[in-house]
Amino acid sequence: MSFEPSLKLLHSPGACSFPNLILARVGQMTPEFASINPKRRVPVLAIDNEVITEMSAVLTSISSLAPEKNLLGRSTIETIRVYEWLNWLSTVVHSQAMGSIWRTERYSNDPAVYPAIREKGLETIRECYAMINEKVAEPGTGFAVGKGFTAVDPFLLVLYCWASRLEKDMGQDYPVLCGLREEASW
Ligand SMILES: N[C@@H](CCC(=O)N[C@@H](CS)C(=O)NCC(=O)O)C(=O)O
Repeated sequence: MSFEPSLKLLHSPGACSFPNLILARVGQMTPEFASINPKRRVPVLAIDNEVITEMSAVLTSISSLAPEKNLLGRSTIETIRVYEWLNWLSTVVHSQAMGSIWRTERYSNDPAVYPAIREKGLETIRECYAMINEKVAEPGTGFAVGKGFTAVDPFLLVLYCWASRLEKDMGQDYPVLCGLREEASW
């Protein structure tokens, strides 16, 4: 039996929702958007009548539409590694580090401490980029998990693109992440 649900993805250009390259619609902060996702975050994927939020759940949904592509890994241990990456990227790298730089007001009501929070966020993001660079280099394939492309790789690409928004030349300190962008013909 074929599975051909109707899909609608809410994303934002250059945002973390970019990996979920499906049909898209931007409406992030409108009242209509809030009624779809009260968390007011993208990505949001509508599959028939189901509204899916949170990056790892959206990536899982899209990956499961094409099981033959092995986007969640080619073995149980690879799937475990994919979720290990996605959880860390969503929580520490995206919410904690990037969030403290770009959404500092969520971390304190006192603007006087914002510069210190941002500085710490930048320090954390540098540690995370260094770790990503090392981890992707480990299998020697240019991919995050095993020898092939998984749902993790486009998430890393977005993070790499954010590096140059943080500091013009920051990306150059992480050659493996740089390579991801060059390979981004996937
Ligand atoms: N926990 C969510 C976070 C998603 C998220 O923060 N998305 C950003 C775009 S990169 C967003 O919607 N930002 C709007 C805001 O922070 O107000 C997930 O993993 O999907």
